[in-house]
Amino acid sequence: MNDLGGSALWDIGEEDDKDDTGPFVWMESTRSAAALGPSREYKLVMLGEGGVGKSAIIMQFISHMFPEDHDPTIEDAYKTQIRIDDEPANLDILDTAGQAEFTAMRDQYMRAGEGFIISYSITDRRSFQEARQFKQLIHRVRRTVDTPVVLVGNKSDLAHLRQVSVEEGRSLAREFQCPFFETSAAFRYYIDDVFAALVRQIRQREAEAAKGGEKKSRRHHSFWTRLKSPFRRKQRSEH
Ligand SMILES: Nc1nc2c(ncn2[C@@H]2O[C@H](COP(=O)(O)OP(=O)(O)OP(=O)(O)O)[C@@H](O)[C@H]2O)c(=O)[nH]1
Ligand SMILES: [Mg+2]
Repeated sequence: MNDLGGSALWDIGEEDDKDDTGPFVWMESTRSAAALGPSREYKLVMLGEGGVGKSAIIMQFISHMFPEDHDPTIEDAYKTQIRIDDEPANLDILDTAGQAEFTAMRDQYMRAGEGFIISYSITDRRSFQEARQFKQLIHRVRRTVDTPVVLVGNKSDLAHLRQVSVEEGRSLAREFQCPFFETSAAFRYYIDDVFAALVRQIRQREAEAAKGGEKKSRRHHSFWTRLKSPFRRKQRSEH
């Protein structure tokens, strides 16, 4: 059960029809699934080292609350509905554990997620170095470099404790070929932008995949047209 009073909604496993008695569940926060309507669901996963502010970012995003204390997460999931570029989106957000002892289910959610937020704290260089490890882990588990990702440098309000420059963050995002934001969960800076950017990444890839499919079927069509044309000519010449 998460802080927003969630109840088990669905689990992620290899099969879609598994019941929800498994150890790993996505939870529902504020609304019932029925109230969310039929719009597209996006499974988003929040990754990052312990204490960088993963839970704080999600809580600010969903309920405009900032948790002052660090309560290490095991696994929590939240569900919310927003509009992005005038299209509704149901978000299932999985808040993961930063601490290694809680990460047994990592491969499962790495496979099930559609988009990933890789977060670090600008006040903690080690968490920045870990960001690259998370990217490699996604790559290894999903066996593709083309996974929607957003890179986030959190705690931008703590400028006096900064250990990672904005330029270093930008440069890593260029390497990942993904959007980048410096956020402050404490002040709610750029929090909405992170989630919107991630959904846009997923939509963009889907649009590209649909276009690719269209092209393929057009190619397929012209192949058959070419094959058929000599028959047509032959048939006509017989008359
Ligand atoms: N000043 C400041 N503090 C923050 C910010 N985000 C989170 N914190 C604080 O950092 C601590 C850790 O935040 P959490 O959100 O619990 O971190 P987490 O990444 O979820 O940690 P794990 O669940 O252990 O992996 C808490 O005390 C938060 O209040 C921020 O943007 N600015
Ligand atoms: Mg947490």
